[in-house]
Amino acid sequence: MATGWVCHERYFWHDTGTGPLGAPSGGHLEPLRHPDHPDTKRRFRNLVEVSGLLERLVPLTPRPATEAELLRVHTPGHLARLRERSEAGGGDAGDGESPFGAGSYEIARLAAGGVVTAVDAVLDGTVANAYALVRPPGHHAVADRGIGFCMLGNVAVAAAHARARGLARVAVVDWDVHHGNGTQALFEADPSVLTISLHQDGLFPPGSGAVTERGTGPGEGFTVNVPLPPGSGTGAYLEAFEKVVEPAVRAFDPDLLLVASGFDASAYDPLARMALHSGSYRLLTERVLGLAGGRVVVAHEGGYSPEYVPFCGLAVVETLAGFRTPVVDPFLDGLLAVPGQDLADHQREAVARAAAALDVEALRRP
Ligand code: 3YP
Ligand code: ZN
Repeated sequence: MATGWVCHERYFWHDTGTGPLGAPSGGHLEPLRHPDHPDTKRRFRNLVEVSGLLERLVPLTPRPATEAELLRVHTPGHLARLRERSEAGGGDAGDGESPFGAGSYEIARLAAGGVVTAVDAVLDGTVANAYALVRPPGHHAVADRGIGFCMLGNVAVAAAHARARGLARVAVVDWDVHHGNGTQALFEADPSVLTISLHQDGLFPPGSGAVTERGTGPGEGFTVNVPLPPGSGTGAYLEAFEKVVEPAVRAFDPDLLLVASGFDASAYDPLARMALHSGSYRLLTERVLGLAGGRVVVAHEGGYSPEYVPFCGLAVVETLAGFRTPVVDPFLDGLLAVPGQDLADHQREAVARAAAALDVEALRRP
């Protein structure tokens, strides 16, 4: 069975302005494009097309998430503020670091709805798995505000949708280099949604995502965090999968797995200090396809190298589709020539601390 592909030209019209590295321009900071400019994701889409892969995918047309779908995770006030500012020509989604332009509320609804569309296609059996190339991203957004370039919790809305469709258990694996604090917060007390985030330790939101954040009340144990040291490469991520992600997801035995897929853990990312390459993302995708009976929906989050994100993204979609295009990652040999991909002792210890905080037995179905 085939792989679904969600994308829409409107995703590229979400205007993040001219804040270099995400800081507002002005004063002595000369304007330059914002790191979440449209070109990185557009170049990924273009590479999927010229690689020949696009014609092997099943195109899924996104629709806007409905108000009722958004209200499963967001407050009415948050939606009203986004709508108002979007209609007024633009504003910020909540934290002063999430700028948007005119009409972005509708685009954000189309992004959340895009992940919902991908989930529906997998649950209906139209496709085996799916990739949603959406923008703006979503994993930082909490109930009442946007954070870190995110307006709406795309993956959270999709997880809540899957639950509302009758699925008992949904898991989220977030390999964006930043902590998936929003998805975590929206389900922290909910044992029906397991959220697992791998991230560069303490990077963003500052100090967020420690191994001690394990969920609350009935959701205790159903939040899992794997903070990794800067410099982590393929070896560290595979160790995290073997010791934490796979045991947790296998015990939880979800009906659907959502992946919050940022490519900002790549070696070329300007906003983080990890060392992954396209081969790493290929391996991680193979690993997630071995979970949840392969019912996997991958949603695009961050990733700020317009040069390299397309090749990492293509590796993920190729793996989902089980088809290798003739495209050769022109940067891979160079990255593999540099030491740092093998698991280091301090990385093994960081993963061991996350594994020690994990109670696998508590995740099993009652
Ligand atoms: C948001 C403000 C500073 C860091 C930036 C992170 C955005 C992101 O890729 N989150 O996953
Ligand atoms: Zn990120």
